[in-house]
Amino acid sequence: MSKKIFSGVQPTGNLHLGNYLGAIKNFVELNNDKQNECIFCVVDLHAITVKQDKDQLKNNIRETAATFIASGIDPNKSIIFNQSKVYAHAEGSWMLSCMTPMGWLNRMTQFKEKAGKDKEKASVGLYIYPILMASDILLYDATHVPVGEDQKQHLELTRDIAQKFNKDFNCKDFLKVPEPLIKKNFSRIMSLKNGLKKMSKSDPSDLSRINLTDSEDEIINKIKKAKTDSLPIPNEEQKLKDRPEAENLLGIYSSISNQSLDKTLKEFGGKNFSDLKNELAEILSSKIIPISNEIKRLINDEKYLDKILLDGANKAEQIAGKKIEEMKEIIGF
Ligand code: AQP
Repeated sequence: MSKKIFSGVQPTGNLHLGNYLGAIKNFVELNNDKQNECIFCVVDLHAITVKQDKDQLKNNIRETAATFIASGIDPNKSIIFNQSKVYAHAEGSWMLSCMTPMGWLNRMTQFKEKAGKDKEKASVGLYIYPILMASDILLYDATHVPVGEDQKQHLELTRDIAQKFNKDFNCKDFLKVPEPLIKKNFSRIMSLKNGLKKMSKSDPSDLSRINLTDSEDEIINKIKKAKTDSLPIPNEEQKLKDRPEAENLLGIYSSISNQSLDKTLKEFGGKNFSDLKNELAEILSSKIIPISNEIKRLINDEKYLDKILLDGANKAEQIAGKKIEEMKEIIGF
């Protein structure tokens, strides 16, 4: 069955292994299925929910597009564009904000994590970010949204918002209720320094993540320094309970090798972490270095990247512009 795919990545720098295994690798597989219509968005409006440097943001937008292409998304098949070029996203977000109860947003755990202790100082944008995400998805009638496990709650909110809009305005099925596509096999990659914390672009420690632009030496060094525990590797999944760092490294190995955790445990059960780390560094290097080299090549070709983004924005505008006009009609504008 053909799927309409929409997903996005924030151009906030340091794209990492979590973004790749949780989302981008999945985007590539979906792009490669001829039946699918895919739209991959550099969600720059989301990026400004926290302060960004102007020049850095421009570079990061291009680098995110370069990462999509270097990872294997074909811009001739899938639409690649940056969100701020298509006005409908912000307009749709406002209309949806006006019918989304605050109570629904108050439940979002990512806001609580990102805003930290000082919620009063967090931007309103950070608080209403999930509504912008809903607008992104719903404007394209997306049937499926590939995301990492951490975005599951936001996607559930998108589904609720679509259903509420259809009910409030008596327009059954106008906004399509999308399905999340979350990889079953390790869709939440944790920090290499703390197995309880998500691998994240904004972690101040570069050793906490494998960046998609890292060199082979950096990958080897980071895996070597990754936190483990003092027990040997078990051969059963249950014995990974309360061993988050061990679980994370074994999960990363399983995910990058496209095999089940069970198979990885059979391979490494009883061995030392140094054995796992050697193999892991090797397979990560073989998968990440070609992407890293291609990102570095593409990033120097600003004209090419800008053209991809502009062409993509024109195509996206055709779809989202039409949907927003229909939305306005339904609301009564
Ligand atoms: N650690 C992760 N494991 C699995 N998937 C992840 N994703 C992000 N981190 C992990 C998935 O990557 C896609 C793009 O994410 P994003 O850039 O839009 O936003 P984010 O989730 O806020 O990413 P970061 O790295 O955590 O950034 P900062 O540090 O800026 O907050 C999404 O599908 C996400 O699920």
